[in-house]
Amino acid sequence: MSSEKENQNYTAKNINVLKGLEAVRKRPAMYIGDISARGLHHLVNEVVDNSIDEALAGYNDFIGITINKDGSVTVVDRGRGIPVDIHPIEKKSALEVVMTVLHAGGKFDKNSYKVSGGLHGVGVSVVNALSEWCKVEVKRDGKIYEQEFRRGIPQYNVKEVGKTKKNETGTTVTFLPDKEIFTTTKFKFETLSERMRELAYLNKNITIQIRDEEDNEEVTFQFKGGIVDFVKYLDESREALHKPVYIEGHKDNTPLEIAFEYNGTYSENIFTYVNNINTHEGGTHLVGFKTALTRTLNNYAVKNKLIKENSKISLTGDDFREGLTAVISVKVMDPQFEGQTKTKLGNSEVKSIVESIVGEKLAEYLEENPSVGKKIIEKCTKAAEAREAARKARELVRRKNVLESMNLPGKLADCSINDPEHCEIYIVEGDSAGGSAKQGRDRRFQAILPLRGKILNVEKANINRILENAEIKTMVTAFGAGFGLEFDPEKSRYGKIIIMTDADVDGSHIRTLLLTFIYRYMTALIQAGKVYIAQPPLYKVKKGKQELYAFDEKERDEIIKRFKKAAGADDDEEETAEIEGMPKGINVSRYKGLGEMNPEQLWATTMNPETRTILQVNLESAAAADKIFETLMGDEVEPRRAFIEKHAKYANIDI
Ligand code: 0RA
Repeated sequence: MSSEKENQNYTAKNINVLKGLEAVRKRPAMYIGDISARGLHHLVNEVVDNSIDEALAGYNDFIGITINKDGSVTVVDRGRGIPVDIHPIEKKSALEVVMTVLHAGGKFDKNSYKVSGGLHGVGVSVVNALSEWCKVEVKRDGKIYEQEFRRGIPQYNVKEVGKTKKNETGTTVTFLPDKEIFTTTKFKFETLSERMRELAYLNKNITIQIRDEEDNEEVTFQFKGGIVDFVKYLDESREALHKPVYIEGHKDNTPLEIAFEYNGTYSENIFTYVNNINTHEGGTHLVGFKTALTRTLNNYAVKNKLIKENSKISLTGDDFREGLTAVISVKVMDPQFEGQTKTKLGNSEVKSIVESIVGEKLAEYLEENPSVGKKIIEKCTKAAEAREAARKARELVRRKNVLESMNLPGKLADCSINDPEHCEIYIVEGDSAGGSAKQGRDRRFQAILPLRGKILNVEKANINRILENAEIKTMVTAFGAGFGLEFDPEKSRYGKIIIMTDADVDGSHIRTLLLTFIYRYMTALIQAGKVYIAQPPLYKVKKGKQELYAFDEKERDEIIKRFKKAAGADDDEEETAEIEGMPKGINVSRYKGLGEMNPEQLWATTMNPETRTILQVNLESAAAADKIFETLMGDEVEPRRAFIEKHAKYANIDI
């Protein structure tokens, strides 16, 4: 090759480089998504991805990120260091090629798992192009090298600036984002920490330190437990049913790690990663996992007779994922990303790899940990039962639709207006109280549903019995909003569900049973604040024709005192006039049941929105509620009373 030709080549390459950098600066969003804070933070991720690649290749165990006082960011790692040797034809260092040529990535070894080769992988050259200045320091072969750039253009060739220990290698990239490009150039510690925490969970051998020199903040992430710690972190606010299951294996150069646990909730949370990239849209690795999970758990349950022989319910894939939190992390040599946001793994071979590793290792795990296996199958069986219950409820609702209002329970005295928001339904204990309530109500917006005696304890009954229970069927149909997983509070025919039971032990038991049912199968009603407890008075204090109601002893005594004072206060003209001609005796009676009140009294004391007091049932959180309802269902009266005081707040309702 003549020297003239070399020069031409050199010039041509440079023109291409300049064109490339120019293209990035002209359309930055095409390379980094946008030019807002998101795009800005993407620059750091882009550099860090390269440091992670070094870790994946087995050469790096530390990444340090510093937000400097001047607004620049430094990313330091202990990888091999970007090669600095000069390419004989291009007459440029590999370092300069990596920093200035788009998509060069500089990755000469194809046999590696690359974050930067994946969908992020626009390369550090983009960071360089979008920075006012950028400085790279490389430690390699016992020497320290340096090169600086302005808006992507080299300011000098890579030069040796010092010496270091032979085994000390690594790369330090410092860059100041260009204010001409970004709408903001202020880095946020929190935003950076989020991705760094995730990376630290996914790579248990790496320590990631982040510092903010401006705000004096610093955090170091290192999770020896890796994705097991990740799962625990994800479920921090949920109650785990067992210690996390951890599966590790590899096949055909495809290493796989999975950690999962079941918790007390109904939601499914599976996070999947390919080469540390979150594959939001899932893909073949996720499909492989789901397939193996369903098959392995099913086989295990059958083999160990954990599913009742007479059970007509078969468990579906969804049942096996209810309350599941999982992290799947797989490394793929040549990942193909598909889907809307290019976050769906397409490599078909990965499905069978994941499926076979999970199938084998999970079966092994379950054999060795039968108590965990039992808990998981119990949880999944409950999910299947709830699903079946929802199906039955759908049928119930469907039937209702077919028969229209004909199917509303005969015992229900419905209200006349149709607007659910202004309608309320009183669930009343017993036929006699039901009778009084029906007569006493304002029939325009108040419906009455009398229930006969005790309703079923849904905690202790299987789903078939629950749905066969007449009182429960009546309620489901009357509310008209479905049941269980299918429950839709928007469809509720009433804006308020008011439980009205006697103020005695039986009454409180019935109230608890009703609340338990609503909590377990119509949770959203409680969350929407639509469930109330009526407060009938405990005492009637009568003096002559004047009757006053007291809701507790204190109130009762105050009324008595007032009556006495009024009777003795002859000097007070008005009050004397009011009680003039009335018998002297004050009569106090204790209401034992709602049935003792006549319709007018029931209206005046308990049902009239203008004067009544009703307690709104509000659960602080579903998680806490689990425990609470255990308390409620127990035989202890005191914790039950304490619960009602704590979790039901007084509410004066106006319509
Ligand atoms: C090109 C080739 C190799 C590594 C890198 C670039 C590299 C880039 C960055 C950016 C930040 N930290 C980095 N660490 C490494 C492979 C090195 C080799 O084959 O020796």
